[in-house]
This record gives sequence, structure tokens and C-alpha cells, in this order.
Amino acid sequence: MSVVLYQMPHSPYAIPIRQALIACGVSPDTRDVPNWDRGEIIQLTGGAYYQIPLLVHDGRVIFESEGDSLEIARYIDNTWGKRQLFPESLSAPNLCLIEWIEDAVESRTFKLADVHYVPSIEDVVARTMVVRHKERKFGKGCVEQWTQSAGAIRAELDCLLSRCEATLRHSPFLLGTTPVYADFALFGVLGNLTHNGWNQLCGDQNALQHFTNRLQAWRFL
Ligand SMILES: N[C@@H](CCC(=O)N[C@@H](CS)C(=O)NCC(=O)O)C(=O)O
Repeated sequence: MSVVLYQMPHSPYAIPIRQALIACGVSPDTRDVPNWDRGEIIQLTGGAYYQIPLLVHDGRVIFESEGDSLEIARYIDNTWGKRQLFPESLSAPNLCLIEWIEDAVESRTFKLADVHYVPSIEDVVARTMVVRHKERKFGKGCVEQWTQSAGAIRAELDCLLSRCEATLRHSPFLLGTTPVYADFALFGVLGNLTHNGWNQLCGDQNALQHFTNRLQAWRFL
């Protein structure tokens, strides 16, 4: 069996997919896609897609063809996960949490990561292409703006994360004793935030720290 995950190592959307595969007992080969060159993804999808993550399973290419950000996650669940990532009984809280994590939480974590990630791109052309992409979406000077307001963004993020911290002090995972995809989504945004030591969880985010270690070690039976 061949499973190849096209990713960027720090991507908040690729990290959960990689970890969900591992939790399901699948060790994907990973291909790091340069943020500034989406040629391989465009070729693989015949021009239909340019983002990551993208999964190739025995020659079958899986990506967000319908704009549903959960297409790859659901494919993993249906193929290897025995519906443990998306249990029907937890559908409402699982999907609500995923939406909140991928929107409200991610919109803070990626900015705090980007203020470290963007300057770390050594090649001036590559870095400028990434900045250009960000500025077309978020306005000119956005990375500088996020750098200046990093403290305020972090305060907003910590306020949101305090809900998860409180729950995880009482429960191993967000919705009980077994992880669902919402847990992997949370793992993804935290992985993006703290990638390469760019940011750390604080002392009062102990339960979140233990949660990330627990999820990393988790394997579905
Ligand atoms: N909704 C997509 C979002 C994927 C996404 O935003 N990927 C980012 C990397 S974290 C990307 O490829 N951005 C490049 C672009 O939008 O051009 C998913 O959940 O897979």
C-alpha cells in the first residue's frame, strides 16, 4: 500500500491529517511542498487544486474537490478509522468544535506562527512570493502588523484556548476518553503555533501540553 501526504510541515491543516493517519496505523510518506511553488499539486489535480494537504492513496488523489475541508479526514476515517474520527453520536459537538478551531482559533495561531515563519524563509524570491500571497489576502504590511500586535493576538488566543484547557483538565480529550477529529484539529493549530519553537504554551496551559503529548502517542485499536 502506498500513502503519500503532500504537506508543509508547519501547516495547521496538514498536521492533523498526518497525525490522524498515524493514529489509524498508517505511516504516510510525506512530500514537503514549497509554499511558493504549487506546481506538483497543480499537476496531480489537473489544475483543480493548489493547496495542501493532498493525499495520494495507491494512485488515488484526494483533496478538497467540493470545498469541504474535511474531505481527506473523512476519507481516512472511512478507509482506516472505522468511523472513530467522526462518530455519528458526537456529530454535532465534533463538527462545531472543528469549525471553531479551524476558524476562530486558527485565525490567531497562523498569524503568531507567520511572524516567525516568514522571516525564516531565507531565499528572497521564495519569501517575497509568500509575503505577496499573504498581502493579497490580508492587505499590505500584514506580517509587520501581526508582528506589532502579536501580544494582543496571543491574549485573544489564550482566552479562546482557556475553554479547551478547562475541559482537558477533566477529560483526556475534548469529547471524552477517545479522540475525535476535533482533537486532531486542535493538535494541528497548536502544532502550527509551536512549530520550530516559534511560540510556546504557557505555564497555565498545562492540560493542553499534556493533551498534545497524549494525542501524539494515541493509536486506535
Ligand atoms: N480548507 C483547506 C485549507 C487548506 C489550506 O488553507 N492550506 C494552506 C496551507 S496551511 C495552503 O495551501 N495555502 C496556500 C494557498 O491558499 O494558496 C483544508 O482544510 O485542507
